[in-house]
Amino acid sequence: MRILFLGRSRVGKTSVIARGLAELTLLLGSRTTVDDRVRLGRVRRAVDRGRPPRPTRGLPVYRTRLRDRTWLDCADHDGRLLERSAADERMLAAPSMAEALVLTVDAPSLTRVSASSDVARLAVVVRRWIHERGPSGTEPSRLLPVVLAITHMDQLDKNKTLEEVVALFDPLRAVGATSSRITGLTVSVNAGSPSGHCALPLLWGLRHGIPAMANEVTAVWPVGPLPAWSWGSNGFDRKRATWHP
Ligand SMILES: Nc1nc2c(ncn2[C@@H]2O[C@H](COP(=O)(O)OP(=O)(O)O)[C@@H](O)[C@H]2O)c(=O)[nH]1
Ligand SMILES: [Mg+2]
Repeated sequence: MRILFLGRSRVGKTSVIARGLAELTLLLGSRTTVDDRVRLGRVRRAVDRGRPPRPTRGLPVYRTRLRDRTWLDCADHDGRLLERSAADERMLAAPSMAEALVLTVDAPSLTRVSASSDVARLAVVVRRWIHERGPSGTEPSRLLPVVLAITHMDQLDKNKTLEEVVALFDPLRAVGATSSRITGLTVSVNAGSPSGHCALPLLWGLRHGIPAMANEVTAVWPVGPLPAWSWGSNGFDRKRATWHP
């Protein structure tokens, strides 16, 4: 399956993919292809030294083979392609190839005045993606996984909470309430920290995108009920959205 990480430049997409796939290797015994492992290793080493990785160019895809011999593709992109005022053709096409979306957003940016237009931009992509997948009921057994991955929580004003900054996404979550096809998760991830839980967006995608993986994922993600909120209906529960293995 293919998981598309969507977000502006420097929000942490590439580092979350690099750290997330490394965590997935430990959790599920997956194996990233050699070239991609080398590229992602470079990203992780830069982040470990407190340096930003090289900016992403184009729309690279990182391939990982799961134990059952299926593939997990993580699609990354140059954040500037999303920021352009005129839609980029490649960015328009990217979601149609994805079975799961990870909306990657840095928390401090959600407190800026420009935040609502950034959120609206992501919402357009998600709505179009749901629309392309067809009306509910066409593939009843398959829920579309969407993760709101919030980065840079460590740099957020201490008076602000995760609940407050993700409130801008409420209209998008309401879309989920009217579509029985989406299953959403909000998590904070931090690629710069060993306990940053960067595998969670990937596990969420695998659990819902590959039904045969559900048990294996649940086995390595041993919280009682999965920290899920049905998109728009259960509301957001901070405690359950953070992972305490
Ligand atoms: N402080 C902090 N830095 C982060 C976090 N997540 C990512 N970063 C850093 O953000 C920078 C930009 O990351 P990058 O992966 O290149 O962003 P991209 O442009 O979205 O791919 C890197 O230096 C990362 O180490 C986080 O949660 N907290
Ligand atoms: Mg990048």
